[in-house]
Amino acid sequence: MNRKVIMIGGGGHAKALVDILHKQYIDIFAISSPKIDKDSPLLSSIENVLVDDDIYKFNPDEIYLVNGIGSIPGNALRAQVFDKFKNAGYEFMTVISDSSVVGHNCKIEMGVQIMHGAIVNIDSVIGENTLINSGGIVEHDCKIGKHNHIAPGAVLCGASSTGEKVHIGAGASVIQSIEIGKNVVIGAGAVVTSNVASNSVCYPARISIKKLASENE
Ligand code: JB3
Repeated sequence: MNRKVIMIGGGGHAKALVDILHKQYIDIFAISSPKIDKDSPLLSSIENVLVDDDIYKFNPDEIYLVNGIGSIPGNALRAQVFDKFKNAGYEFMTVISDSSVVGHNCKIEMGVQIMHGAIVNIDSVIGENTLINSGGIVEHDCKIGKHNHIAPGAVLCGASSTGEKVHIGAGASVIQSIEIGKNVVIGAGAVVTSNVASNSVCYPARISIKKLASENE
């Protein structure tokens, strides 16, 4: 690789990305983060530590950025960091784990991250800066907007779509041909069987467990 790679963020998501890149023999030149997980040998072995403003010292054609800031509902930092540096002319690396599967004719936009064991099936489109986390499944003909997080183990069946800034929580299931608007949060474990309007939050019904009185009481 003729450009230096800079990881932005130094927590759990950053180290999961470094793991994927190391397996592909891609070296990380520097890490830019106010805090770095010192217990991670992978992160603490990165030689150069920067702050975000140092990134502007590099020409855009000298480096690739990797967005190592993860995504939890209500935290816009991942999208903000991406937009800030993209608008300044920098390119984000698209990271695709060797253990993932990307089907024929998929369009994978800049900065998409497809983590270990994830599947993106034939003819799907994944918008920029979207994270398909470990074991997530995006079935055939889906159109996933930018800045989405498909959390670990979440499944979107065929021909579903999402707008921008959608979070599909861990283990959630979206049946086929569902349209989800923008700025939507689907809670972990939810089962989505009808379209979801923009700016909605959908949490699954919770089972409450009540202890039965014992036979002797
Ligand atoms: O669920 C899974 C598999 N992954 C989650 C991921 C999607 O989101 C993970 O469990 C976490 O909940 C979350 O990962 P993330 O973002 O790595 O969270 P955390 O471990 O808290 O690390 C955040 C990192 O971002 C820390 O190193 C912060 O110092 C850093 N950070 C915060 N603000 C920043 C900034 N880094 C830069 N460069 N710039 C900032 O403004």
